Amino acid sequence: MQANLITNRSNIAYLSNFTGTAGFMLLTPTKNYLFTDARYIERAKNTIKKGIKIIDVTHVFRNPTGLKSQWHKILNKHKIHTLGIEEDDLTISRFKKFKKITPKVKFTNISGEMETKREIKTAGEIRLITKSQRINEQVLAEIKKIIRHHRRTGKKIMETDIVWKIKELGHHFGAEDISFEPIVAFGSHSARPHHLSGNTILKKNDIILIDMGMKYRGYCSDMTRMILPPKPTPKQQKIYNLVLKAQQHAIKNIRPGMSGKQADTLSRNIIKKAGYGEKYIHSGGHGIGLDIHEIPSLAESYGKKIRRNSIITVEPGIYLEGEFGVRIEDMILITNSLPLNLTNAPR
Ligand SMILES: [Mn+2]
Repeated sequence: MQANLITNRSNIAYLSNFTGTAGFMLLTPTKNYLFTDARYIERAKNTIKKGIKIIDVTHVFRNPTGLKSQWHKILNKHKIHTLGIEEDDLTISRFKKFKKITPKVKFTNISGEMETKREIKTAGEIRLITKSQRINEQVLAEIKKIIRHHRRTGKKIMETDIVWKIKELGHHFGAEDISFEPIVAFGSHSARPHHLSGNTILKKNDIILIDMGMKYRGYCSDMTRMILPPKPTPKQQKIYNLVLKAQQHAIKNIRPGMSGKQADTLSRNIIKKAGYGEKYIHSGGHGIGLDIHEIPSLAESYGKKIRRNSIITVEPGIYLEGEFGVRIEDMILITNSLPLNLTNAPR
Protein backbone atom coordinates (compact mmCIF):
# COMPACT_ATOMS: atom_id res chain seq x y z
CA MET A 1 0.00 0.00 0.00
CA GLN A 2 1.03 3.59 -0.56
CA ALA A 3 0.57 6.38 1.95
CA ASN A 4 1.14 10.03 1.16
CA LEU A 5 3.08 12.38 3.40
CA ILE A 6 1.64 15.90 3.03
CA THR A 7 3.95 18.70 4.13
CA ASN A 8 2.76 21.63 2.00
CA ARG A 9 0.85 23.95 4.34
CA SER A 10 -1.82 24.94 1.84
CA ASN A 11 -2.43 21.28 1.04
CA ILE A 12 -2.74 20.49 4.75
CA ALA A 13 -5.23 23.36 5.16
CA TYR A 14 -7.19 22.12 2.14
CA LEU A 15 -7.40 18.56 3.42
CA SER A 16 -7.96 19.21 7.11
CA ASN A 17 -8.72 22.93 7.77
CA PHE A 18 -5.65 22.94 10.05
CA THR A 19 -3.63 26.13 9.60
CA GLY A 20 -0.90 25.79 12.23
CA THR A 21 2.66 26.28 11.07
CA ALA A 22 4.03 23.01 12.47
CA GLY A 23 2.78 19.63 11.46
CA PHE A 24 2.30 17.22 8.60
CA MET A 25 -0.32 14.79 7.40
CA LEU A 26 -0.17 11.13 6.53
CA LEU A 27 -2.88 9.91 4.16
CA THR A 28 -3.30 6.14 4.17
CA PRO A 29 -5.88 4.30 2.03
CA THR A 30 -8.30 4.06 4.97
CA LYS A 31 -7.38 6.72 7.52
CA ASN A 32 -5.85 10.19 7.58
CA TYR A 33 -3.57 11.50 10.34
CA LEU A 34 -2.40 14.94 11.37
CA PHE A 35 0.84 15.10 13.37
CA THR A 36 1.37 18.27 15.38
CA ASP A 37 2.71 19.45 18.74
CA ALA A 38 1.40 20.94 22.01
CA ARG A 39 1.20 24.49 20.66
CA TYR A 40 -1.41 23.42 18.12
CA ILE A 41 -3.23 20.43 19.61
CA GLU A 42 -6.08 22.57 20.94
CA ARG A 43 -6.50 24.45 17.66
CA ALA A 44 -6.34 21.22 15.67
CA LYS A 45 -9.06 19.66 17.83
CA ASN A 46 -11.32 22.68 17.35
CA THR A 47 -10.91 23.20 13.63
CA ILE A 48 -10.04 19.92 11.99
CA LYS A 49 -12.39 18.12 9.58
CA LYS A 50 -14.09 14.99 10.87
CA GLY A 51 -12.36 11.64 10.68
CA ILE A 52 -8.76 12.85 10.84
CA LYS A 53 -6.79 11.45 13.75
CA ILE A 54 -4.54 13.90 15.61
CA ILE A 55 -1.16 12.53 16.69
CA ASP A 56 0.58 14.54 19.40
CA VAL A 57 4.33 14.70 18.71
CA THR A 58 5.14 17.11 21.55
CA HIS A 59 7.64 14.87 23.30
CA VAL A 60 9.30 13.62 20.16
CA PHE A 61 11.98 16.29 20.29
CA ARG A 62 13.15 15.15 23.70
CA ASN A 63 12.62 11.53 22.79
CA PRO A 64 12.93 10.96 19.00
CA THR A 65 12.00 7.32 19.36
CA GLY A 66 8.55 8.63 20.35
CA LEU A 67 7.73 9.56 16.78
CA LYS A 68 9.51 6.47 15.52
CA SER A 69 7.32 4.06 17.47
CA GLN A 70 4.04 5.85 16.62
CA TRP A 71 5.13 6.19 13.02
CA HIS A 72 5.99 2.49 12.70
CA LYS A 73 2.76 1.46 14.36
CA ILE A 74 0.72 3.41 11.81
CA LEU A 75 2.78 2.31 8.80
CA ASN A 76 2.60 -1.34 9.87
CA LYS A 77 -1.10 -1.15 10.61
CA HIS A 78 -1.82 0.07 7.06
CA LYS A 79 0.86 -2.19 5.47
CA ILE A 80 2.59 0.80 3.87
CA HIS A 81 5.57 -0.02 1.66
CA THR A 82 5.60 3.18 -0.45
CA LEU A 83 5.54 6.73 0.84
CA GLY A 84 4.57 9.59 -1.45
CA ILE A 85 6.40 12.82 -0.65
CA GLU A 86 5.97 16.38 -1.91
CA GLU A 87 9.43 16.96 -3.35
CA ASP A 88 8.62 20.56 -4.25
CA ASP A 89 7.98 21.26 -0.57
CA LEU A 90 9.87 18.83 1.68
CA THR A 91 13.32 20.13 2.58
CA ILE A 92 16.29 17.78 2.33
CA SER A 93 16.89 17.94 6.08
CA ARG A 94 13.31 16.95 6.89
CA PHE A 95 13.41 14.23 4.26
CA LYS A 96 16.52 12.78 5.90
CA LYS A 97 14.66 12.57 9.21
CA PHE A 98 11.77 10.68 7.63
CA LYS A 99 14.19 8.42 5.78
CA LYS A 100 15.97 7.64 9.00
CA ILE A 101 12.84 6.46 10.79
CA THR A 102 11.41 4.81 7.67
CA PRO A 103 14.31 2.76 6.28
CA LYS A 104 12.36 0.02 4.51
CA VAL A 105 9.92 2.19 2.61
CA LYS A 106 10.24 3.28 -1.00
CA PHE A 107 9.77 7.03 -1.61
CA THR A 108 7.93 8.42 -4.61
CA ASN A 109 7.27 12.00 -5.68
CA ILE A 110 3.64 13.17 -5.48
CA SER A 111 4.25 16.90 -5.95
CA GLY A 112 1.44 18.52 -7.89
CA GLU A 113 -1.18 15.84 -7.19
CA MET A 114 -2.95 17.80 -4.45
CA GLU A 115 -2.54 21.02 -6.45
CA THR A 116 -4.35 19.39 -9.38
CA LYS A 117 -7.26 18.58 -7.07
CA ARG A 118 -7.23 22.11 -5.67
CA GLU A 119 -7.35 23.54 -9.19
CA ILE A 120 -11.07 22.67 -9.45
CA LYS A 121 -13.06 24.75 -6.99
CA THR A 122 -16.12 23.49 -5.12
CA ALA A 123 -19.24 25.65 -4.76
CA GLY A 124 -18.13 26.46 -1.20
CA GLU A 125 -14.69 27.57 -2.33
CA ILE A 126 -16.18 29.73 -5.09
CA ARG A 127 -18.34 31.43 -2.43
CA LEU A 128 -15.34 32.12 -0.19
CA ILE A 129 -13.19 33.49 -3.03
CA THR A 130 -16.08 35.71 -4.15
CA LYS A 131 -16.53 36.98 -0.58
CA SER A 132 -12.78 37.66 -0.37
CA GLN A 133 -13.08 39.73 -3.55
CA ARG A 134 -16.16 41.61 -2.27
CA ILE A 135 -14.10 42.73 0.74
CA ASN A 136 -11.28 43.69 -1.62
CA GLU A 137 -13.73 45.89 -3.56
CA GLN A 138 -15.08 47.56 -0.40
CA VAL A 139 -11.49 48.44 0.51
CA LEU A 140 -10.72 49.80 -2.95
CA ALA A 141 -13.84 52.00 -2.92
CA GLU A 142 -12.62 53.62 0.34
CA ILE A 143 -9.09 54.01 -1.03
CA LYS A 144 -10.48 55.83 -4.06
CA LYS A 145 -12.29 58.26 -1.75
CA ILE A 146 -9.07 58.90 0.16
CA ILE A 147 -7.18 59.56 -3.08
CA ARG A 148 -9.88 61.92 -4.34
CA HIS A 149 -9.74 63.80 -1.04
CA HIS A 150 -5.95 64.18 -1.24
CA ARG A 151 -6.08 65.29 -4.85
CA ARG A 152 -8.69 67.90 -3.97
CA THR A 153 -7.02 69.28 -0.86
CA GLY A 154 -3.38 68.80 -1.86
CA LYS A 155 -2.74 67.12 1.49
CA LYS A 156 0.34 64.90 1.35
CA ILE A 157 -0.01 61.13 1.05
CA MET A 158 2.68 58.50 0.35
CA GLU A 159 2.46 55.16 -1.43
CA THR A 160 3.07 53.36 1.86
CA ASP A 161 0.26 55.35 3.54
CA ILE A 162 -2.12 53.76 1.07
CA VAL A 163 -0.54 50.32 1.55
CA TRP A 164 -1.25 50.55 5.29
CA LYS A 165 -4.76 51.93 4.70
CA ILE A 166 -5.50 48.88 2.54
CA LYS A 167 -4.40 46.56 5.36
CA GLU A 168 -6.40 48.44 7.99
CA LEU A 169 -9.55 48.62 5.84
CA GLY A 170 -9.22 44.93 4.98
CA HIS A 171 -9.36 44.15 8.69
CA HIS A 172 -12.26 46.57 9.12
CA PHE A 173 -14.34 44.86 6.41
CA GLY A 174 -13.72 41.35 7.74
CA ALA A 175 -10.65 39.98 5.97
CA GLU A 176 -8.33 37.92 8.16
CA ASP A 177 -5.27 39.06 6.21
CA ILE A 178 -4.08 40.44 2.92
CA SER A 179 -3.22 37.84 0.28
CA PHE A 180 0.03 39.66 -0.65
CA GLU A 181 1.72 42.96 0.10
CA PRO A 182 -0.32 45.60 -1.80
CA ILE A 183 1.39 47.25 -4.76
CA VAL A 184 0.69 50.98 -4.84
CA ALA A 185 2.61 52.80 -7.58
CA PHE A 186 2.39 56.53 -8.28
CA GLY A 187 3.25 58.07 -11.65
CA SER A 188 6.24 56.51 -13.43
CA HIS A 189 6.46 53.81 -10.73
CA SER A 190 3.46 52.18 -12.41
CA ALA A 191 5.86 51.14 -15.19
CA ARG A 192 7.37 48.61 -12.75
CA PRO A 193 4.95 45.66 -12.63
CA HIS A 194 5.84 44.79 -9.02
CA HIS A 195 6.91 48.16 -7.70
CA LEU A 196 7.98 48.19 -4.04
CA SER A 197 5.86 50.97 -2.53
CA GLY A 198 7.86 53.65 -0.76
CA ASN A 199 7.68 57.19 0.62
CA THR A 200 6.91 58.86 -2.72
CA ILE A 201 4.26 61.56 -2.37
CA LEU A 202 1.26 61.66 -4.69
CA LYS A 203 1.33 64.44 -7.27
CA LYS A 204 -1.83 65.99 -8.64
CA ASN A 205 -1.51 64.48 -12.10
CA ASP A 206 -0.09 61.07 -11.21
CA ILE A 207 -1.54 57.95 -12.74
CA ILE A 208 -1.90 55.32 -9.96
CA LEU A 209 -1.63 51.53 -10.13
CA ILE A 210 -3.06 49.51 -7.25
CA ASP A 211 -2.71 45.70 -7.16
CA MET A 212 -4.24 44.22 -4.02
CA GLY A 213 -5.88 41.15 -2.53
CA MET A 214 -7.50 39.92 0.66
CA LYS A 215 -7.75 36.62 2.48
CA TYR A 216 -11.09 35.37 3.72
CA ARG A 217 -11.26 32.03 5.56
CA GLY A 218 -8.03 31.05 3.88
CA TYR A 219 -9.06 32.09 0.36
CA CYS A 220 -7.30 34.76 -1.66
CA SER A 221 -8.54 37.50 -3.94
CA ASP A 222 -6.47 39.54 -6.40
CA MET A 223 -7.29 42.62 -8.47
CA THR A 224 -5.44 45.44 -10.19
CA ARG A 225 -6.99 48.80 -10.94
CA MET A 226 -5.66 51.98 -12.47
CA ILE A 227 -6.71 55.34 -11.10
CA LEU A 228 -6.26 57.76 -13.96
CA PRO A 229 -5.31 61.37 -13.28
CA PRO A 230 -8.04 64.02 -13.51
CA LYS A 231 -6.77 64.90 -16.97
CA PRO A 232 -5.11 61.80 -18.49
CA THR A 233 -2.80 62.41 -21.46
CA PRO A 234 -3.94 61.05 -24.85
CA LYS A 235 -1.18 58.42 -24.57
CA GLN A 236 -2.35 57.29 -21.12
CA GLN A 237 -5.91 57.05 -22.40
CA LYS A 238 -4.81 55.13 -25.51
CA ILE A 239 -2.73 52.58 -23.56
CA TYR A 240 -5.45 52.18 -20.95
CA ASN A 241 -8.08 51.49 -23.63
CA LEU A 242 -5.77 49.01 -25.35
CA VAL A 243 -5.07 47.01 -22.17
CA LEU A 244 -8.77 47.01 -21.30
CA LYS A 245 -9.70 45.81 -24.79
CA ALA A 246 -7.11 42.99 -24.60
CA GLN A 247 -8.31 41.98 -21.13
CA GLN A 248 -12.00 41.99 -22.04
CA HIS A 249 -11.31 39.97 -25.19
CA ALA A 250 -9.45 37.34 -23.16
CA ILE A 251 -12.16 37.20 -20.47
CA LYS A 252 -14.87 36.64 -23.09
CA ASN A 253 -13.03 33.90 -24.91
CA ILE A 254 -11.28 31.68 -22.37
CA ARG A 255 -12.88 28.21 -22.36
CA PRO A 256 -12.07 24.93 -20.67
CA GLY A 257 -9.92 22.69 -22.87
CA MET A 258 -7.82 25.60 -24.08
CA SER A 259 -4.15 25.40 -23.08
CA GLY A 260 -2.67 27.97 -20.71
CA LYS A 261 -0.59 29.14 -23.64
CA GLN A 262 -3.64 29.65 -25.86
CA ALA A 263 -5.43 31.53 -23.08
CA ASP A 264 -2.41 33.79 -22.66
CA THR A 265 -2.30 34.48 -26.38
CA LEU A 266 -5.83 35.95 -26.37
CA SER A 267 -4.79 39.20 -24.68
CA ARG A 268 -1.17 39.14 -25.89
CA ASN A 269 -2.06 39.11 -29.61
CA ILE A 270 -4.10 42.29 -29.32
CA ILE A 271 -1.27 44.08 -27.53
CA LYS A 272 1.29 42.71 -30.02
CA LYS A 273 -0.75 43.86 -33.02
CA ALA A 274 -0.89 47.36 -31.55
CA GLY A 275 2.93 47.34 -31.38
CA TYR A 276 3.38 46.94 -27.61
CA GLY A 277 4.16 43.20 -27.44
CA GLU A 278 7.64 43.92 -26.03
CA LYS A 279 6.10 45.99 -23.24
CA TYR A 280 3.85 43.19 -21.99
CA ILE A 281 6.55 41.65 -19.85
CA HIS A 282 4.75 39.08 -17.69
CA SER A 283 2.33 36.19 -18.02
CA GLY A 284 -1.36 36.81 -18.63
CA GLY A 285 -2.75 35.39 -15.39
CA HIS A 286 -2.75 32.59 -12.83
CA GLY A 287 -4.95 30.27 -10.83
CA ILE A 288 -5.93 31.47 -7.35
CA GLY A 289 -7.38 29.83 -4.24
CA LEU A 290 -5.74 29.06 -0.91
CA ASP A 291 -2.54 30.34 -2.51
CA ILE A 292 -2.26 33.62 -4.38
CA HIS A 293 -0.57 31.79 -7.28
CA GLU A 294 -1.85 28.34 -8.19
CA ILE A 295 -2.18 26.32 -11.37
CA PRO A 296 -3.09 26.88 -14.14
CA SER A 297 -0.77 29.53 -15.48
CA LEU A 298 -1.68 31.69 -18.46
CA ALA A 299 1.75 31.55 -20.02
CA GLU A 300 3.71 30.56 -23.09
CA SER A 301 5.33 27.75 -21.09
CA TYR A 302 2.08 26.23 -19.76
CA GLY A 303 0.83 23.59 -22.19
CA LYS A 304 -1.71 21.99 -19.86
CA LYS A 305 -5.41 22.67 -20.28
CA ILE A 306 -7.59 25.24 -18.54
CA ARG A 307 -10.28 23.31 -16.65
CA ARG A 308 -13.92 24.03 -15.83
CA ASN A 309 -14.55 25.42 -12.31
CA SER A 310 -11.04 26.71 -11.93
CA ILE A 311 -10.62 30.37 -10.95
CA ILE A 312 -7.97 32.40 -12.72
CA THR A 313 -6.87 36.00 -13.00
CA VAL A 314 -6.66 37.77 -16.34
CA GLU A 315 -4.14 40.59 -16.08
CA PRO A 316 -2.51 41.97 -19.22
CA GLY A 317 -0.28 45.02 -18.86
CA ILE A 318 1.87 47.48 -20.80
CA TYR A 319 4.88 49.08 -19.12
CA LEU A 320 6.57 52.16 -20.60
CA GLU A 321 9.76 52.71 -18.63
CA GLY A 322 10.19 56.21 -17.24
CA GLU A 323 6.64 57.13 -18.28
CA PHE A 324 3.86 54.97 -16.85
CA GLY A 325 2.37 51.49 -16.91
CA VAL A 326 -1.13 50.04 -17.10
CA ARG A 327 -2.37 46.70 -15.80
CA ILE A 328 -5.99 45.63 -15.33
CA GLU A 329 -6.71 42.42 -13.43
CA ASP A 330 -9.95 40.55 -12.76
CA MET A 331 -10.67 37.09 -11.35
CA ILE A 332 -12.86 34.82 -13.45
CA LEU A 333 -14.54 31.47 -12.97
CA ILE A 334 -14.12 29.09 -15.92
CA THR A 335 -17.42 27.64 -17.11
CA ASN A 336 -18.43 25.76 -20.26
CA SER A 337 -19.70 28.98 -21.80
CA LEU A 338 -18.87 32.60 -21.03
CA PRO A 339 -16.55 32.79 -17.99
CA LEU A 340 -18.10 34.38 -14.92
CA ASN A 341 -16.30 37.56 -13.86
CA LEU A 342 -16.02 37.54 -10.05
CA THR A 343 -14.72 41.12 -10.02
CA ASN A 344 -17.32 43.86 -9.66
CA ALA A 345 -15.09 46.89 -9.13
CA PRO A 346 -15.53 49.51 -11.85
CA ARG A 347 -12.72 49.74 -14.39
MN1 LIG B 1 -2.41 38.52 -9.93
